[in-house]
Amino acid sequence: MWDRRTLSPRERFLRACRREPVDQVPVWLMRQAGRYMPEYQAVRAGRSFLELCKSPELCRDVALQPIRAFGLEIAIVFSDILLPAEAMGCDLVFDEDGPKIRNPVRDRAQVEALRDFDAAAATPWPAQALALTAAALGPDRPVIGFCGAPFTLACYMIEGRGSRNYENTKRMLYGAPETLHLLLERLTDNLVGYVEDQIAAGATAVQIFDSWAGCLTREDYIAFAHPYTKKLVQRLARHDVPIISFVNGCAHVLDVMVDSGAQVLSIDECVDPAIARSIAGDKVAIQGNMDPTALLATPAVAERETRKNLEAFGHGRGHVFNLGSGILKWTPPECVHACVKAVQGWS
Ligand code: 1CP
Repeated sequence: MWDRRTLSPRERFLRACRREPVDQVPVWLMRQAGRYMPEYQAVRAGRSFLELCKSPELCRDVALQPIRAFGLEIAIVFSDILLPAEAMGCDLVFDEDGPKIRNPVRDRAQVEALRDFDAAAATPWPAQALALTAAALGPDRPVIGFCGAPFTLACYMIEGRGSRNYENTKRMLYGAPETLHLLLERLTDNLVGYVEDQIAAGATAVQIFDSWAGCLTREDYIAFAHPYTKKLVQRLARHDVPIISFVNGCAHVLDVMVDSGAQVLSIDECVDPAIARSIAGDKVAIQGNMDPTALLATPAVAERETRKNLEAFGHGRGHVFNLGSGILKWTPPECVHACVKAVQGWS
């Protein structure tokens, strides 16, 4: 069918997103740049995470670290999903256990007081970092842009931090749904320009991270998460750049996600790939699903589990290899290396 590796990494990735035949399953890993890499720790030492996110040259350097270390060929811009929240007026800090917003948004007046922002003026760093990363990689290697989905960003803005039960968000959802809808609407409007700037800077594809929508019942997913992701996808469609929709905890809403307009569904590790494939049919490609904890043991285990995951997907068409959620910070880099090599050696 194909001689080994006749496609450029960019063409291979775009073809997989379009469910066209490829010479090898393309691979990237969510959170492939970050704290598990000593090279990242070295750049991060002596500066805050936000300072790093606002230094485009350093973002480029960090985004390239896993490309160099593991022979990965797809980069993701180095940034964070919460930069747009800051641009809308949230007082954002990052500490040891993640992001904190010191002025959480809990009522309608606070939603109304948020700012609409122009990304190029208020938060230009992700697009600048993306352009620098794309220039360093050259035209044959893809770079992915990203944003948080409206629902996940709303959760952070309402909770002010990571959460187990999302009490404040759920209180608003049940007690003042129109306030939550207003916040989601405003986030969606603001994210369009934020993502468009990354596309203009050279993004090959865009991933929308709905890391927290798995906390919703199916009915609430359909009411509060899906319509806003779908609207965002629709408003980006004219750019002809594949959109990847990731929902963590998506098993109960896969059939709904298929209808978002995104070309690729990114699924978590709890979904059976064969079930996801049958729901996706010929409508969308599938990404993800490898359990990130399968990279915590040894390189041999990482290699074995990677092969099992590839087998579970069956034929390679319409498959982008990835994890079901982000790489954990305790992951030995040699396990990541073994995983990437196993995908690249698969036929
Ligand atoms: O201390 C540090 O150095 C910061 C650690 C860190 C890093 C490396 C954070 C804080 N964010 C990031 C980078 C990041 N975040 C990237 C680019 C890196 C890459 O993928 O190679 C991306 C795509 C994100 C996206 C992101 N941020 C998500 C969605 C992905 C997911 O895992 O579901 C989420 C939920 C965030 C919020 C966030 N930012 C940082 C942390 C530790 C978290 C999660 C905290 C929580 O669970 O509440």
